[in-house]
Amino acid sequence: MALLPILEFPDLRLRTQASFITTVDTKIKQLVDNMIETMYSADGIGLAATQVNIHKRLIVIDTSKEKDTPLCLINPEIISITGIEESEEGCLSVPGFFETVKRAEKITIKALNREGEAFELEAEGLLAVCIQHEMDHLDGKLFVDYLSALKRQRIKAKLLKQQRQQRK
Ligand code: GNR
Ligand code: NI
Repeated sequence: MALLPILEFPDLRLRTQASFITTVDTKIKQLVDNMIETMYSADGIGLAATQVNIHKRLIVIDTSKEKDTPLCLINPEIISITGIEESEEGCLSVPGFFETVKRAEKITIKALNREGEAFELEAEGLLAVCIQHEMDHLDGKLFVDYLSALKRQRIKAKLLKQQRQQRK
């Protein structure tokens, strides 16, 4: 297993559109395991492959309290959505910033699991928020894109300064 470096806003590689995975082979399974390890190590509840500079449609999530229930979504697609709900979001690629974002309240998705088998999942609450947040990453979208240009600009300036100081 290995920890993978996480890209940070405004890195343009976060804007890459990810490709569908054609075969869930051992290399993909290894990537899933490394992403799960990276997510736990970074104290995140989700991680999209885009964030570790791998532009494939793969997400890992664990919204459980005990952090013992990792969920792997390969080629996730939304089947249906209902309602609208606002919640506070953060992102490992936008460290230190938390803002309110509107998302669908309940979603049904289909995806492949780590074994390459198709399944459907109904989600609400934090899990629904997290899935939508991660699926946005696969399309090169970040939660800061839902904020005003002014807020986004301020976050960008602060992160650039911080990255310069840390010579990231
Ligand atoms: O760890 C994370 N927490 C979080 C909190 C509220 C809404 C979304 C998230 S996802 C984030 C991890 C991350 O950046 N995934 O892409
Ligand atoms: Ni994120």
